[in-house]
Amino acid sequence: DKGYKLWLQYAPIADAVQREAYLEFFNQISVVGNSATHEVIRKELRLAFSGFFPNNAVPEIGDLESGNIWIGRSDVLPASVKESLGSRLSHLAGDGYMLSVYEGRVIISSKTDVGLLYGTFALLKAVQKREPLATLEILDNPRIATRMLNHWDNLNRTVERGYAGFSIWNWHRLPKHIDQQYIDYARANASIGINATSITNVNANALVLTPVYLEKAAALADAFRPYGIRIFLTARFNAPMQVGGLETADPLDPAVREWWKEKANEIYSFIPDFGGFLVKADSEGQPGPHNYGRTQADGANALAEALAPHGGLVMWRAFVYSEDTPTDRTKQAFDEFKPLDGKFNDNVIVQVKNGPLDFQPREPFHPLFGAMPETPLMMEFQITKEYLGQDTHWVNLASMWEETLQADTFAKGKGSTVSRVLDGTLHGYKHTAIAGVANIGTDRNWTGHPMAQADWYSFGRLAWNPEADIREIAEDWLKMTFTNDPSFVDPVVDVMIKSHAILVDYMTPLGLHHIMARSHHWGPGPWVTGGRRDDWTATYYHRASEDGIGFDRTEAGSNALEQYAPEVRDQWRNPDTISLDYLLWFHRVAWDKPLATGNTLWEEMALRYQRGVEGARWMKQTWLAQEGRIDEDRFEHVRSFLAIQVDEAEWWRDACLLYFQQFAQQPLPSGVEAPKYDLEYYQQFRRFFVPGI
Ligand code: BDP
Repeated sequence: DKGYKLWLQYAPIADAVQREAYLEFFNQISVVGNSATHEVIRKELRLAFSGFFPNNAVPEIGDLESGNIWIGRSDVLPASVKESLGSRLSHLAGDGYMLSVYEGRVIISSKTDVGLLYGTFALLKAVQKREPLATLEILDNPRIATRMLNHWDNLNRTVERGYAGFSIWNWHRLPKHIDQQYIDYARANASIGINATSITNVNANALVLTPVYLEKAAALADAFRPYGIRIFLTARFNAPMQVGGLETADPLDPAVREWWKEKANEIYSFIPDFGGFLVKADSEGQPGPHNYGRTQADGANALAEALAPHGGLVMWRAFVYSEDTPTDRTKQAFDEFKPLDGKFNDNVIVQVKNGPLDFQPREPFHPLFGAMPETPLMMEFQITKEYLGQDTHWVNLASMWEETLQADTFAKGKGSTVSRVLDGTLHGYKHTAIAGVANIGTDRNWTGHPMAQADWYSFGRLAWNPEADIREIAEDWLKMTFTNDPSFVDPVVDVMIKSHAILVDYMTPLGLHHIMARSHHWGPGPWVTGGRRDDWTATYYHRASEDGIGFDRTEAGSNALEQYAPEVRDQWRNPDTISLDYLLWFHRVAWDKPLATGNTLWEEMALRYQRGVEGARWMKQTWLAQEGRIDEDRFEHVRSFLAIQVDEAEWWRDACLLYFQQFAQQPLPSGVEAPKYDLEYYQQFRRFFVPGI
């Protein structure tokens, strides 16, 4: 299937003893209940059955009390089962589920129908991993309430920062045609607990709020509903003008507020369980409350007021930055939002990117986390790899996300991790949510790079439980997606776990950031300078000269460091003790400064670039050894992409080192390979031409 089935392969159970053991259970399944979600559960079980046992006829799924796999909500559990599971059942929360073995039968239960679906997927996962069912005991509650994908999909089906084909939403054929891919999308999401999706670009087109499109969005919402997935739309701030005919979009203007209310009523008439709006305002040309001298809270609240009677949410992005060239762009969101803490209506969540700049290969956590106790904050991760090699580089993003989720904000002393901000336990948030910018498109395998499916999968798992073990996630994904063969899984997990550190080494070691090519952000561009905004250039961020390199964000510089708690500041303020991973993010350092590793800054930089290249080669070698252990198609696909990745790792190393060497004025340390070409070559080099650039 070339990867279309994702991690829901349901491959035949080859071992006869195992097969018989599973059949004992699967030959008698009861699903108790008749909602659309119950129907979806039955369908999934049938599909899985025919995958696991291709030579057996799919049995009838009953609704009696007799199944060896028994699936039903906790309120309909047979009395005896209820009694025996009693205390455990009381721990079920939200759409959480339990799997338990009672008198030899697998019982899957939850308070909600969707929880039953999640439990069913957990059962199927256990079978995919060939785990024995007789000892299965799971009780799993989601830690974050809204777990969503953000699609940056345009109505013309292009995808902003999408590298896997066109948008999967075929607006032309909607609402009448529901493509099987929408259903498979919903299945995949439900299998990892994703329960919300915002289907349009944050650089929004107001047309999506008009009836023609609402009818189409409603058809998608109907298709997703049985899978527990709610739809959100991006709202363009000046929609009252663009599609409403008003003369202003001032959020304090009564006519504007009325317009949003009527619009909300209209949307709910199409989509009764509409999730709400995701808004990008006052950022990169998007209109916003600044246009009227209003605050972000004024803007968000106008929309929130309209959604409140229907129970909808506003996800208001903190990715706000002004048109004037600022002294340090990374400070702006904090400066603008922190004073507004507590000023947002209670159905507003502020959506904050993981770091203060923009989805770089490595960023320190965003200083707003921990700084807004009165305003629910949600995380925005980017699953699509805008700045991390795009479609052809294999980098397991879970490592990067884990670093952010586990970072300690010290907002309430030690242990105030970002994940505790998000799950609401730190500040007692009323709403909790997390979003990932989707990496999928019309490519046959959804994500372009076969290994990028893992990022979609890991995002869902971490959204459900931000403390989940990323090695276990990678292992689960590999087993379900490829094979349980440990001679494949073990080395490939190792590649996945190390891949992020490797990529950072060959792209942006030592805290370097935003040194990629202009605009499309693919490939190295440390020389990028000039143009409309300084803060869209590389030189603004690395500031390399003969004296040194790096962005001074201490008191002596932009003082962005001040936005963090004192304990965090102490960790980072001293260039001699800060983790080298963040050195040049916070400090400007002389080329010959000796570092803790015993190397000078220049040597360390060069050696890290080299280490990254060697890491990419190691990934490729490890992969080549997997030939024959998985299907030829996917093996070959990954192999050819790794060849590109190794080439591009060398390209990054050579281009960056040649460029920085002009300032460092020192030879490459021994062990670093000489660049193949000169700097001019790399500055001219294009692998392809992006129209308009
Ligand atoms: C940047 C992207 C741009 C997005 C923007 C955003 O380059 O395409 O529109 O983020 O998040 O990373 O709004």
